[in-house]
Amino acid sequence: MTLDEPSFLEARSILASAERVAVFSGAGLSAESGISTFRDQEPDALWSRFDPMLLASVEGFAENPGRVIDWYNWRRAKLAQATPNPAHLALAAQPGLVHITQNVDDLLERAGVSPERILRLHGAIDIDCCHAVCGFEERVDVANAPPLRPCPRCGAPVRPAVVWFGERLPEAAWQRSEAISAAVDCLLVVGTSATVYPAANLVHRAIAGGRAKIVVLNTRRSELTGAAHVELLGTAGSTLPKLLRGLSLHSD
Ligand code: BV8
Repeated sequence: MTLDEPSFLEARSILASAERVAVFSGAGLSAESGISTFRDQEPDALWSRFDPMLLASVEGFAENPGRVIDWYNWRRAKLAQATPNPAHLALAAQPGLVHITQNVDDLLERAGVSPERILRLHGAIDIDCCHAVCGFEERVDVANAPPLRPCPRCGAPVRPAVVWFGERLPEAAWQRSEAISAAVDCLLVVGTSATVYPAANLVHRAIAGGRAKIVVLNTRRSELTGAAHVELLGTAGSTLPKLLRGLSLHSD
């Protein structure tokens, strides 16, 4: 991505003139921190090696809870080795932004984004909760996460506080994400294949709002290529710092 490319200049112009910008992010935002994406063609992409329905679903957990916990603890150990990349830092340098993220890592927070400016649609991998939803929750040390264990409050299994396939998204985060997407002049979409619903609907919600321009940043064309006003093909870590430099973006 060079700074004089028409698409880069157009994306800068859309962002600079937008009154309200929100960021909608996926696994590509954290890829340069060494966190595997799900659907990339690269050999370490998660779904190319593991079956999501066995490891990220209620049925998979019921069938073999120990296998699911071990898989998440393997991912947690990877996160323990990761640090925010230049894309996270460029976003954190824009305190007026709200982040609607599908990611379950804490790299935006660790980059300096205030937690109340982050809407987590798919939960948090650094938190454990009771599978029977008794209310038990606790932050875990991702470098040394506990094995499968019973809930200390009710005895049901404890599991990562992430949203599995077939589970509802957190109501408050979802509703606020829908409202923000419908109200922005620009939705900056970073590093998502836009293949998981209902999260991916937010882009169409933004377009239906009638005023949003969609700026997509991805290393390859995606489901959003047709919906994007501008599509920037490049890595988040190298492109976002240049794209946002000198701008002062606000979501509300
Ligand atoms: C639900 C667990 C209903 C957490 C995940 C229509 C409407 C509603 C539901 C559905 C529907 N159609 C189908 C469904 C069901 C299902 C679904 O969407 N299935 C898909 C596969 C078709 N949805 C659900 O089950 C959802 N729940 O609908 O509940 C309900 C209602 C009432 C009552 C009960 C239930 C739950 C969805 C959440 C599933 N959980 N994971 C975890 O373990 O992490 S999904 C998984 O995919 C992750 O959470 C991830 O966040 C999400 C999206 O993936 P991406 O982030 O986009 O990552 P991906 O690898 O795909 O793409 C990365 C992109 O980055 C690529 O494009 C790549 O090119 C790019 N990239 C790579 N490197 C870089 C880069 N870009 C820039 N820079 C780089 N360096």
